[in-house]
Amino acid sequence: MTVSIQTRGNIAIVTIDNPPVNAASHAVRLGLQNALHQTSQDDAVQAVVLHCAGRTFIAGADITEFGTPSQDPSLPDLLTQIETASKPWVAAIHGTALGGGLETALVCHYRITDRATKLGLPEVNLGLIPGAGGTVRLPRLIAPEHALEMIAGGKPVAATRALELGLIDQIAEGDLLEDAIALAQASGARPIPLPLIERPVVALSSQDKWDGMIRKVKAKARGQNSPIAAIKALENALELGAPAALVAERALFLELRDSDQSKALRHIFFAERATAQVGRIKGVAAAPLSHIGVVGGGTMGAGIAAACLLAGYRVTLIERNEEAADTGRDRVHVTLDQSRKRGVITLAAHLQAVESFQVSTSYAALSDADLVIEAVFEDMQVKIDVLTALEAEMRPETILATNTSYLDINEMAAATQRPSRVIGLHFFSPAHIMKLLEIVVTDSVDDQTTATAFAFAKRLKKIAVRAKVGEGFIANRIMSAYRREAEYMLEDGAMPWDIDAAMRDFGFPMGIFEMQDLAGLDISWAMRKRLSATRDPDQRYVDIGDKLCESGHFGRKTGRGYYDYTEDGRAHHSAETSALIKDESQRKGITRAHISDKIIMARILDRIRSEAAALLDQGIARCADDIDVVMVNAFGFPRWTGGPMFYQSRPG
Ligand code: 3H9
Repeated sequence: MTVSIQTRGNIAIVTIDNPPVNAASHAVRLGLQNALHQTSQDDAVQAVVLHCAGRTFIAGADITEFGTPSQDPSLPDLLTQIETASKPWVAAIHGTALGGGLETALVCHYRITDRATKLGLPEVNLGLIPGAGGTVRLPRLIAPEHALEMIAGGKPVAATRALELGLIDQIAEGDLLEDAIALAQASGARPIPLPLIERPVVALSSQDKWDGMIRKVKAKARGQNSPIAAIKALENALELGAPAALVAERALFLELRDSDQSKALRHIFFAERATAQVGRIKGVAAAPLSHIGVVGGGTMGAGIAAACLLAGYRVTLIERNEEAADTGRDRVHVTLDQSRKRGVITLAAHLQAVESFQVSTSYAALSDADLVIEAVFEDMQVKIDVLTALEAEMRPETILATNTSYLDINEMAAATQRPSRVIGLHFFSPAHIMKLLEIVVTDSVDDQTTATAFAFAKRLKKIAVRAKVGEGFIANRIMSAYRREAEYMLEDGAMPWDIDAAMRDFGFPMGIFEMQDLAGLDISWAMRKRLSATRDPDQRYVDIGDKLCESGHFGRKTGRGYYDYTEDGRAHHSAETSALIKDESQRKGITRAHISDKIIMARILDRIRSEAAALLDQGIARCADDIDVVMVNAFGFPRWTGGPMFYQSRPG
């Protein structure tokens, strides 16, 4: 039964059981409506406890129903009926109460959670706003400033914070359901609290603060409509009466639900959850992992070590000498400290991570490791030397992974005694924050190694995308292609700041030249030098990046790159870069001509499309959706477009 009722004395316990996340599907809404009817009619019932089976309270409306004809009862209607029930309803919330789930909890007369519960209105991330009264009821329960943060920001709050805000009434001390029943019993003796819809809105603490918050939300929206609609809905909630605000909320919700942006965001939501469904490893058991080795304590290696520690693994970091080992250890400790301060881990988990971490200068410390990830200098011979030296110290079944961004992992695997246990794990920097992980399968890798890599990614809470071996795999290959196109445009008539501005306008958080200045121009310079011997002499080659590097302009870290940087960190147009670019156009006999923002973006998108088509043809990328996921998560391709493939496949 999707919704069932049991009684305990004079308390009815209504249980929703709709795996995996108890979404408020049509069956759930119908079941709840019946339960409301039955419990209202039953004189023996004094109060109702609403809870969910499985891992979570209602995680929202059923997104798969969007785009299909709506079926009664609608969630808003059902919630109005619960809110005005003749008996008090207590929401017993565990896991996550999200979107329509939190809206359901808001119409219950009491809310109790367990300590690990999270509550939020993440609709904005799907291009929506709450559509079942959330924008109208929330500012009648908690301060509108906090309501704005939750609705326009979309981030859930922890139970302790929810209690401080007044969003919930109680955190269970013991068993959640038992405490909820006790709360329901106590509530029977009290008058039913006034429905939120009949209460006035909570007063703003300061108009100035509110105005400032609105400005920030608008600035951060960068072309996405839903945060702007969230502001509008909240303004309605504060200015109109509740009935009119509810009508306005519903109209805004429906308009957004049918918009291209929401369709695109829903596409990415499901695409991100489908990347791990790789046919070959279906049903293949992953090898258990507990001890992870990381070789190389630079930014990347230390970030990978921290990511593994944050996921609860035992980690050994290897460096070549004591001094480098100390630096690597410090880097990891700084990251763990920051994660503690940001509330990513509890104090106990922090202490556990520190205890599970060791640094060594000897590969022998990895003799019982289950997985070793090398993150040393990006050079084939250096990496082969590390992998072969490592395997001399390790058990034969230990998986060897390389974090290379570009190099041929087939060649690396072939140089070892265990080619079937060698795989690519390409992290993005900062490795403990960036969600994407490319899992690069070689020609010789076995299915268990691949399945283990996917299970490892899941434990790290990463989005794992399968790639095959090929220069730059998926992410860097596409990025290199549109970077090349952007460089052609420098010679053809644009300046770096023109291209960056067009990309920002399109919705990227930063343009390609700002990004390179931030990453350091020397890294791609080294790669270009490595490839120079094999480069097709007939291929157009832009020397501007090389010439900047030859003058020691490596980007932000040297104060100069495509841009000049002042001490306060601000970027300025560089007269020197500008002159260099014009000289290069002249040297090549190119007549510079203005390139509009529209053409800039058309050329970039076109280049992405052709490179993506090649990746699909060559089987390096599994499907177009994976490419969307990669581009959104690696390089900030605007999520609300659905990624480049979805964006370009839309009609019109
Ligand atoms: C809304 O509520 C609108 C209302 O305001 C107004 C209505 C009128 N529907 O993420 P996972 C599936 S909008 C359908 O891997 P986790 C998901 O596709 C909604 N399906 O698990 C996956 O399927 P599969 C507002 C959903 O433990 C499976 O569940 N709510 C929904 O890592 C497991 O998902 C949200 O935006 C859904 N709502 O994380 C919350 N949610 O196994 C969206 C999930 O076939 N959901 N599925 O691949 C989440 O954030 C996460 O799923 C959650 C669990 C945190 C709940």
